[in-house]
Amino acid sequence: MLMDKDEFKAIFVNNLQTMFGKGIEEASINNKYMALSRVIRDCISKNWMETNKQYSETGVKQVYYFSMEFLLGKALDMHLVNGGVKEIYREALEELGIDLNELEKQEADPGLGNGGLGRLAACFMESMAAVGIPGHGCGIRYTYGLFEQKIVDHNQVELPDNWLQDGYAWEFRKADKAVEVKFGGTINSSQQGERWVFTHENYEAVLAVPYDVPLAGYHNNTVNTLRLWNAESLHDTFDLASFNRGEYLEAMEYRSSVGLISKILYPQDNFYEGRLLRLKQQYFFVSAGLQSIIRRYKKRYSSMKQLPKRVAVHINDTHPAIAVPELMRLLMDQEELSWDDAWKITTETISYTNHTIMPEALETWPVEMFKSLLPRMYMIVHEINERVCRSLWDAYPGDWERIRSMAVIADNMVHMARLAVVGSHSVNGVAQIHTDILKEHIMSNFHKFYPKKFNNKTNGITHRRWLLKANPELAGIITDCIGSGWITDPQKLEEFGRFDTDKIIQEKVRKVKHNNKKILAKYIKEKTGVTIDARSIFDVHIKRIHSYKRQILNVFHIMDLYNRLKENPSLAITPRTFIFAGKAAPGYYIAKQTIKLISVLASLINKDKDIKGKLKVIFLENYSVSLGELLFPAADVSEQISTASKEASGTGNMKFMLNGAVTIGTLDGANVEIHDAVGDDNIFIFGLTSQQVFDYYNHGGYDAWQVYSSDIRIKTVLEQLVNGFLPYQREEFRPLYNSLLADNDEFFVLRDFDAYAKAQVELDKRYKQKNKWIEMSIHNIAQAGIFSSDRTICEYSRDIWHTKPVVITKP
Ligand code: Z2T
Repeated sequence: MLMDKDEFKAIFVNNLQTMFGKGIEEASINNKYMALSRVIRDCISKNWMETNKQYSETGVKQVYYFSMEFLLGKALDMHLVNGGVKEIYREALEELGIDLNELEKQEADPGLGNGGLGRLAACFMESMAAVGIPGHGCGIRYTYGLFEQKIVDHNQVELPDNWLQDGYAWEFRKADKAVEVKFGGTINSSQQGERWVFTHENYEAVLAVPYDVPLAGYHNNTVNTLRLWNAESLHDTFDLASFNRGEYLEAMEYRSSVGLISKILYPQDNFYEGRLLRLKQQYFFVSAGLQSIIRRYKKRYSSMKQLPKRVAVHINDTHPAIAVPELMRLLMDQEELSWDDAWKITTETISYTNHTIMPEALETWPVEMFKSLLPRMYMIVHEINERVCRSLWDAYPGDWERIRSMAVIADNMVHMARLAVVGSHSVNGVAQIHTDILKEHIMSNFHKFYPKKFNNKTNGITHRRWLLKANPELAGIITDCIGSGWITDPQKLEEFGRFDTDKIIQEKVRKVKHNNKKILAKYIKEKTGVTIDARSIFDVHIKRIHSYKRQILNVFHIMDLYNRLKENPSLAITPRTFIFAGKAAPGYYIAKQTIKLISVLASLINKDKDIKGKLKVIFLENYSVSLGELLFPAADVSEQISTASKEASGTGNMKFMLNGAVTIGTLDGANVEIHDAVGDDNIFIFGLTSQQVFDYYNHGGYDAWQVYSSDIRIKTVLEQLVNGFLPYQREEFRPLYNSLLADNDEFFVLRDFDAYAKAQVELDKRYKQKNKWIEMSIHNIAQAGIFSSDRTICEYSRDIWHTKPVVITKP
């Protein structure tokens, strides 16, 4: 990075001139943002070339993380922090009369992901660069990321996210590295001597053009690569011929249909959408990515047998599971290896992470669709299935039921999770309880057959974005107390625990939290017009809207509190501000109703003078990485209340903890490990355990009506959904009401209500002991080190990828 203030100024001004032909006076804010980005981009690109050069020269093993989603968040500020130049540049710009914050607002927040899975991929990329692992991302350059959410008359409205409209400062188009991906057509097989040769005919070819985004480490010289593929039409002879034949319209139709492949991100989290275009997207980026990996490999090595020594391919859930047959195809059809050699290389190269046990998220493709779009893939998957079934038969002769439940092709469907398990050498869950459930329930047959493949890798978050960048004042206190070692060695945060009863540090931490709450209160005032009190408890529930995440349980508790306050306005509760944010998938009716209910309830409660401002409810629109950076530092309470067993890990829970919020949650996902880390006294755990949930499902023992009729609070709140209590059409929330009663409350909202309400009472009591609360807060921060993605990445490197960090030396 450029460390000299005057040199920086000169280059910045020069960039304005060469990029826009303008001086500081005439340049727009966006011009200035682009000129500043260019300064940083130029510095990074030197280290980037050097990193690539040293990777090639040393031949060190490379990791490729294949993911349909990368939820990156803004890059500029992160680069300034990572490069250690933020303060110098801020001053330099100030001297030029420019406010750095205003420039940062110009940057689009690339939302190329839905939620946890996509954000995890981004945290992993950041940690790999910081730790020095040669790890790169492979994904799709969606023209439109996740929709932008607006709330209009209490309804979610979706608007397109045109994040590329002003150009993206951090991407490098690499047209010379484009590859072809082929769809449809037929496969012709013929025998040439000993070998079978497969030729693809009458296919439709698409050009995959990579756009590379640099991923810079922290105060090191490592710059890894995120390669995002864009779908474009080919200017090949077929094209020209059709133009010559006057088939202009057909040729243009082909062009626009090709562009569709990388046009949009499917907006569902934890849900499988079985569309042909989605399968096209999957094969498109997987084939392009694998082709480019093999092309690079062949520049140095001649034998493919060493591939697993030089390359690891990791698949983020089953979305890229087509990598298994595609790598087989490349090794057999292109590199002329035998099946057995190709299979050994493929399984030793690929590893797979499972992210959910929700059955509606399981990917299965109809055989007919799969075969006609990807005929060669189908042939290979078919052969994989034959061989797997044969070996299962040997192990379990006659056990048809078991074999059918494990077959890659069964009931006329291709089962992608089964393909991923058989085609990889490692299968991991994302938190201990999730991995245990995979082994004991969801994948128990596979676990018995391949016991050594299964392992746990508890998720993590990058503490550099989520503490150092998002909460610089808290980061400053920590550094003052324990030094800056925690930034590259997050386990050191534990040393901050020594200050949990130190009155001076307690006061500093309290002040910073209060200040962050004031900043958020100001934002809320601007966005919603509602005034909130920074002295109230900020109780924050932010994540995708989903029945299993139980935003409704929180809502019911708020409604009950409101009812009690109406009855007794002098009820001695600490004033609370309940803050929600999150997107609902556009087609997910109950999730949209949930948003509407929160919004309607907010309009009722926020203007009610009877309750003396003791309760406020806020729904913030358009939850995104940027909004998260505002919310986590300002939270007192972290809501993690999913039905036990359903949330594979959760990562928001870790961001809250790292910023000193205290968790109220179920024993689900990584909450279990957060509980282990902080101990009983520093978290509020309630509700059914996953074992109890499984027992209910297996024995049909739960009866929502029984809870309804025996608890007057629940009965009252439920009736208020449909009796005209809410200022909205009376029948509007009937479907929600029915999901909880007529449909017997699949996610145990009513069953867990009492335990949740009690935990909230305990929490309120504890908050009243001001010093106890801060002590708890500091203790949470100090125990958050293990939830850094640096730790997670080191475990993946050690146990799955078998890679080691490398030090990139200055050129
Ligand atoms: C997703 O965000 C998650 C799981 C999915 O399964 C799909 C999506 Cl888009 C296919 C989430 C989990 O729900 C969450 O518990 C976990 O923390 C996160 O992935 C990262 O592992």
